[in-house]
Amino acid sequence: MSLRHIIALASLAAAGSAFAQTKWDLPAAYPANNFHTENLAQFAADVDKATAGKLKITVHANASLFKAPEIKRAVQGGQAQIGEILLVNYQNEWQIFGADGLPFLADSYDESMKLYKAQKPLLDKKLGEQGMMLLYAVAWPPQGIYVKKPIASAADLKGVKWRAYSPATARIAELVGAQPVTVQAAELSQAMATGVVESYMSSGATGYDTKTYEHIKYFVDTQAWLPKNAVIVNKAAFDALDKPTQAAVLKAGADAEARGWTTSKAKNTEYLDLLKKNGMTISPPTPQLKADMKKVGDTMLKEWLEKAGPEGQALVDAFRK
Ligand code: PCA
Repeated sequence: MSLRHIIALASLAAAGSAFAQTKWDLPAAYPANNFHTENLAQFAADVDKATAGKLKITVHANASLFKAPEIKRAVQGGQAQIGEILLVNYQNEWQIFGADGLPFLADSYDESMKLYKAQKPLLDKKLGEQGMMLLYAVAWPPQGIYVKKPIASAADLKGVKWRAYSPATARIAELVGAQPVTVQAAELSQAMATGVVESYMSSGATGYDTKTYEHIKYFVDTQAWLPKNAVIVNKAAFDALDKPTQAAVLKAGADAEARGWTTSKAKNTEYLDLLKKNGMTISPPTPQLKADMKKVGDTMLKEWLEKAGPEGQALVDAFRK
């Protein structure tokens, strides 16, 4: 055996012993067949492939590892190395997290992407200060109103038991005179079955995921806002990866972001068709309801700007320019 062979063998052995598999847990709050979760599964598979199995990411769907509002803290504390959060859930911590939950500020995919671009440097900075990084974010389909009876105006929502998933969706209830109760998606089916929830705002995706059509027959397609899920990473866990693995995570994340937005848009129509097939009536808002909800949005933007201060104003200005 030549010296060259010996060196080659020795370095192979070293590489072999250095092959350490890293395992990451990825808590997510939505069911396995939700498009965000399917995207996460594809992301994990891409990372697995690109790293030849060096980094294994396990997706824990449907809030099975942590409840939706606990995921951010779990990633920050390192109990999970990576996780998917609904940004608007954290509005009370920092108003900027709630920018994509303001009714009619950004109410189409194009506007939503524009808002994301304006929001992203702020999100990067905040999460960075908290020992995390933003890997990618994807918008939910536009939010409409699930309701038991046809409604002509916001006044028709007075007194209804209204499911909120965020501070902003609870505030909408207050402004229209409904009774808010906060229920995360994983518990929504049960809350409808037991009568705790009669109405709520969300996407066609969540209406379909939770079989809302078994309890509620009307969906008013207000297209009021598109909240985003964000995949966040614990920075220390990321820094502990070798460079090629870090690059694989970033690449798979960028691919997941692009794929996610395309899927969200395409599936929005599919979800609404599925709701129809399952007996729901889908209609645009009446002009009165549209005007009422727009007024709610104006009030909420004003309140938000007061709380968010100059940072919030700068974000809105950057988005609108
Ligand atoms: N579905 C999630 C958040 C936004 C959406 O479309 C939910 O209703 O909990």
